[in-house]
Amino acid sequence: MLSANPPHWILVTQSVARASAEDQDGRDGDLAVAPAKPALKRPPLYKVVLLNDDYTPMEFVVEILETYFGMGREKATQVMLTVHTKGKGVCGIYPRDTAETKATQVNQYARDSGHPLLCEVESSQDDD
Ligand code: TYC
Repeated sequence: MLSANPPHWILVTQSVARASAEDQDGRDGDLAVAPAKPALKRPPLYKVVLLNDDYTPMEFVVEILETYFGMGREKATQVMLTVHTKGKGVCGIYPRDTAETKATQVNQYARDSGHPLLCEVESSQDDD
């Protein structure tokens, strides 16, 4: 069965040759356009990571992981403890806009709640 491509996939056109708007002799150039072959590419992915600190309550971090990253309590507790013991941990991997939005929302909610919790975005290309 055919399924739609994910909405964040990137439409790429290949081999488009285009004359410059003005030729060397100053005349307006004709536009030469080679047939473009459309292709879909997966977007680059980014990790959303939580950093450890000494003050944010463990229960608050678990709530964040459940609310913003769709984890169940057990998984959220596991990830929170990884961050607590190792210094940082991955909450999820997303296209850039989604990753940036989640990190911003988490940092805003933490600040509004009076906690210093820090959430950051890291490239996920070749170090996983
Ligand atoms: N280290 C914190 C504490 O002992 C808990 C904590 C876990 C804080 C993960 C931030 O990203 C974090 N209360």
